[in-house]
Amino acid sequence: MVLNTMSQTVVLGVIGSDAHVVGITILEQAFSAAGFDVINLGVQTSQEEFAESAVEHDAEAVLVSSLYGHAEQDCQGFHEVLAEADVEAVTYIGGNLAVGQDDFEQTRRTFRELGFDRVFDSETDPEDAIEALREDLQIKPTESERATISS
Ligand code: B12
Repeated sequence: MVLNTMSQTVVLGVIGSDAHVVGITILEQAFSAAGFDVINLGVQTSQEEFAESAVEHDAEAVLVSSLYGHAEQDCQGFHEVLAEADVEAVTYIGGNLAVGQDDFEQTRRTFRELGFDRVFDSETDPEDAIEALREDLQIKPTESERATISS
């Protein structure tokens, strides 16, 4: 079945005490331009706020951003909080996820073990995350979007 991106809601925010706002602003614009409904919770968002918003908006995806090096601590128990709230959304995390971030494959494993469906580093082009989400939600790009992507 081909799903319509218009009805797909993405909840986005920066977790914990992190106040880096530029990355999620860019992500918000990119996902909105790609046809998703984006709920941007902004910086310093708690685990509970992500869960409440995902329930309130019946979100298909929860996108967590973290830049300041404390992502692993901030995400402990996050998927348990989502599960308690009956959130079944796809979960992605991205940004500067570890201090130094010299071995990203280890970082990826750490966050996959914490329950995230996909883990992105700070070099990620938002279009790659959009493509991944379309794949995970089984959304096919439109004819004109295909032309743009291949150009
Ligand atoms: C600007 C900045 C600040 C500003 C933030 C202003 C603001 N309100 O946004 C100020 C000065 C306040 C600041 C403070 C701090 N900062 Co600062 N900051 C930066 C800096 C220079 C740029 C960040 C930025 O805006 N980048 C531009 C955007 C477009 O890129 P981005 O944020 O990486 O986001 C992209 C990708 O990461 C990705 N992405 C991000 N999230 C997600 C999520 C998903 C799901 C996906 C798919 C992709 C994705 O897509 C985004 C768009 O392309 C970086 C260094 C750097 N060059 O990255 C340090 C940096 C992030 N800061 C750092 C640190 C340590 C701090 C402080 C802890 C410093 C301190 N001791 O006080 C504090 C933390 C304060 C807090 N509570 O958050 C470190 C983090 C170290 C780490 N993780 O290992 C960095 C990397 C600097 C460094 N090299 O040490 N910072």
